[in-house]
Amino acid sequence: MARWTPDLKYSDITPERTYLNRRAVLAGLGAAGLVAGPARAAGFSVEEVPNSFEDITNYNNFYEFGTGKDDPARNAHMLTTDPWAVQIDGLVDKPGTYDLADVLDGLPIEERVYRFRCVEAWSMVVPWNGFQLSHLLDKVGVQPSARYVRFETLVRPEEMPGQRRAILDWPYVEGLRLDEAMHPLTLVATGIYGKDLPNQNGAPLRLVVPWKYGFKSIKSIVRITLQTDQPMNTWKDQNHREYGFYSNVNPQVDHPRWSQATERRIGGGLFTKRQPTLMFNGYEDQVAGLYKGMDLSQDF
Ligand SMILES: Nc1nc2c(c(=O)[nH]1)N[C@H]1C(S)=C(S)[C@@H](COP(=O)(O)O)O[C@H]1N2
Ligand SMILES: [Mo]
Repeated sequence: MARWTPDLKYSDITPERTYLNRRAVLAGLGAAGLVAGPARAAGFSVEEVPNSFEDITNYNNFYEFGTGKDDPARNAHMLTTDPWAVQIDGLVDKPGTYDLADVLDGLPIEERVYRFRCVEAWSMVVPWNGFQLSHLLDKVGVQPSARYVRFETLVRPEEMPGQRRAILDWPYVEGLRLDEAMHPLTLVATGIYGKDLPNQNGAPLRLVVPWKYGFKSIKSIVRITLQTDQPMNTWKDQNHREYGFYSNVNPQVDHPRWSQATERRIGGGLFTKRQPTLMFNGYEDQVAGLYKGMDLSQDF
């Protein structure tokens, strides 16, 4: 796999200093168990410098709160995230409507530092906290006839001003093939930088699929359905010529209106050079096997 070398060094930037210091202390003491916060999953984390908490929580896409990049940070405080229930249904052994605490019960929460690449050709590096989706699916028992997973976001126009307008066909929905959903990289995030997920990032739980364009990573999930047919996803429904079901990051398959060959890393400043986008966002070694024999320019 072609590994991208970051053009920034730790000394060149000012990331979450306290966070990095805490990590450095932890590494030195080997005392992860003594400090609050989940342990970093080394095999699942990139070595790149994470974006600052500031960047991650102030430059967002969450159309339920408006279409501007700063609308979610301004408006998402209106959302009530406690109590929160998730309906899990379809082809599962234990369907039901679960309180968030019951969803999380028994699932190990890890920290994973993932690249995040938006279809609009910007990117970040985010230290997520969350659980592997496969662990939840194992817990509820996936039946043999299930082939896809469908996800749905909350509809609550009283608290989500964007939903009072027909910007998208609400609710926001997404889907994964079952093998993508079961892949160990597929995360359900509940936090960032060891803090609860800020509302603008999809509290209290959202999907993170690091080898796919950001719009697959659906926020504020209230329903997970196991089914035989490929589910519709909001952006494909919006414009099927421009957005597909798979939406794998692929520098060789351009969006009809712009190139996907390079990306702008948020937070680098105005004069930072664009960097090459990596096949499957740099996760090619782990996920290429899922798409063997497929024509990725057709199944985009
Ligand atoms: N429910 C919902 N989920 C969503 C979106 C949205 O508008 N609504 N936007 C998507 C897009 S386009 C991106 S790039 C990511 C942005 O996640 P972030 O704001 O945490 O960086 O969320 C995705 N999940
Ligand atoms: Mo996006």
